Amino acid sequence: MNHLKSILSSCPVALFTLFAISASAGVAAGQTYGPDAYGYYADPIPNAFLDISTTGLDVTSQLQSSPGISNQDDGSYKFNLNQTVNFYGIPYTQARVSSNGYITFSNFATDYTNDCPVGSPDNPNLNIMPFWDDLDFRTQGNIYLETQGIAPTRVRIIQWTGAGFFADPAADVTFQVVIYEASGWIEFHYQGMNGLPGDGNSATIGIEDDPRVGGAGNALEISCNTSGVLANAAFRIQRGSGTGGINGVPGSISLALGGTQALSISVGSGFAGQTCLVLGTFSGSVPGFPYGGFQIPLNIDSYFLNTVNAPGTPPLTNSFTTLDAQGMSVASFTAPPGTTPALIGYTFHHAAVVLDLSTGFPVLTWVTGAAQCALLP
Ligand SMILES: [Ca+2]
Ligand SMILES: [Ca+2]
Ligand SMILES: [Ca+2]
Repeated sequence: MNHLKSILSSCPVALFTLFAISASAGVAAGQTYGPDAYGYYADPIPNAFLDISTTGLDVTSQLQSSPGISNQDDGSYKFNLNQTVNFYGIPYTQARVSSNGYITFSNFATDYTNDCPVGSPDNPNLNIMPFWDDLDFRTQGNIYLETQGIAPTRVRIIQWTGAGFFADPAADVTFQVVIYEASGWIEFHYQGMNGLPGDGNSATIGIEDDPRVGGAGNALEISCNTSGVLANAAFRIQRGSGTGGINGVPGSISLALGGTQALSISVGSGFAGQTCLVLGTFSGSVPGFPYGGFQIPLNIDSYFLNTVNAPGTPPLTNSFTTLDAQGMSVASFTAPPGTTPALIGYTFHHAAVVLDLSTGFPVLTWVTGAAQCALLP
């Protein structure tokens, strides 16, 4: 029996209790940037600015252009991440925040001339760039740092608030980077982006590896010297594989030949013994819907409901499991040989939700990113 075919035309009525109140979420498709050669991609997400301007550590006065030389125009501050951040496969525990709108795992954190396109081998490299431009904090603006939450699900927040520009001191922009410990998500959230340069026409937005080491393709560009509406926008950068999330291999299946994608879930030992439920969609991962303090990166459709109502059944097997001591599990998404060509061009996404059932009532404790599987001829 071809379960994939039946899913396209079926729509189960009953709902798993957990999601009973969430079915009204929208299904508008967003624009996806990437993936880059390493598998990082970005999606627009709802803005959820976590303002730390009254609670965070203000490091503005500690910005330096070189050791001992204070500089609030082109300066940087080295800080502890308070979590291990895996970036292009390398773990980091420290980074530098630049007055010019980026953080870097390199030593080059004072550059005021943003490179375009993203991926230049020129320094700086190893960058997370929510808004790399020639910002200037001498007349206005502050940079704040804060860690929120409890391991293994902490978030590290780096926030540029009310920053002026070297070329336009009256303009001001406010934005932040949020790095998620367990999932590795990197999010950019923007608030007021005022004045002409606030639209990004002179800024670089994205991430890059060291292209001299990781290859020129390890670079994800969201925008480069291009005007756009950034105020109240937000982007989530994630990888379809890697620790702390869900990893789908291979990334596509031939419907003629059939095949199986292994979905490896790895969320950390802190979730050992908890229940893992893998859910799916063929309607995209953006916007998804909010539930229990998390954003589920799956749009609700008949396949989603099938994975909720009939976990562990084809085409998605071993999808309802107990996480092992390392917080890991593996599910399988299978298309049998000769699956209907009507599915060609569909991309299925799968994400795992982690549930603590120890109290007798399911409590959502974590949600992974979404792994993609493209269906090919
Ligand atoms: Ca570079
Ligand atoms: Ca500057
Ligand atoms: Ca610029």
